[in-house]
Amino acid sequence: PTQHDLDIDARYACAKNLALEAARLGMDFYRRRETLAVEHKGSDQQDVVSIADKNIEDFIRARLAEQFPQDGFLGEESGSADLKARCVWVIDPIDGTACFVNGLHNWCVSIGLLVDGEPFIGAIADPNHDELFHGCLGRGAYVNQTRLKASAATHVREGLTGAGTFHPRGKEHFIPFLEKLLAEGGMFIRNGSGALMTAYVAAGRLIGYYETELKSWDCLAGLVLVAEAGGLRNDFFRNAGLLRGNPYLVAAPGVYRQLSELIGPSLDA
Ligand code: 2AM
Ligand code: CA
Ligand code: CA
Ligand code: CA
Repeated sequence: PTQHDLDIDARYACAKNLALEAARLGMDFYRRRETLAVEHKGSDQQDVVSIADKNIEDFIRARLAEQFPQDGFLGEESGSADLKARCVWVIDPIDGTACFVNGLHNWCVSIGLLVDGEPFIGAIADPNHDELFHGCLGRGAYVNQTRLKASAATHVREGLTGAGTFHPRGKEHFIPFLEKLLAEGGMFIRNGSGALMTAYVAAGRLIGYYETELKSWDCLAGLVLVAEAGGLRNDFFRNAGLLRGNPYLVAAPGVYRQLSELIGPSLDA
């Protein structure tokens, strides 16, 4: 079977529209965020989730099941189904919940599609900045109507590098990376949303983004954008990375190697 058997056009249109609709729903919750109960995931007080996350995921999942009943699904809040299907949607209803509940504008809805195991379609909607990042393999990546291109930087001192969340897994690599980056004249920035940071690498706003441990719903949509914008990524899907997560690096082509060397062998171990 080839990808021509699949209705990629319909799925691309759906991803974009659904991300925008879900982001509008997110804004309704965001405006009354003081009234939302916030729960902690496990023992980590910083790891939060609200009724908005669950509600938006249910909305997205129901719509996808209705439009593409044969497709698989993987979401942060409700788990997975039919992961052996040719098309698997990988979504994060709110990426940046810690920002969301605290009234910071760095959150988004991320909808990605794997086709035959490859990141193929991505849509990331950021309603606070009226930005829809979207892309499809072979068709380019865009923010709204504007084509995305990764940075032309050739050294980390030429731009900003994103650093992700400090996670228990891989935490011993986090501070040493920051120290080496700073020693090279680089600078780090963190906004609490791995999906947006990845989109910013595709847009050339960041020269790279490193996370010691990332989940696939944080990055799948963004990986399509990075690939179509000429950026590079590490082998994120190895060792069941889709389900378990892995260390993660995306970067402009001229600094990828430098960043991976600053991180060291843990990146692809
Ligand atoms: P989330 O908002 O969907 O949970 C990778 O950096 C991911 O970690 C982010 O995209 C975000 O996804 C999550 N994250 C951000 N800040 C966090 C925090 N303080 N504690 C736990 N997870 C966080
Ligand atoms: Ca979370
Ligand atoms: Ca997330
Ligand atoms: Ca989330």
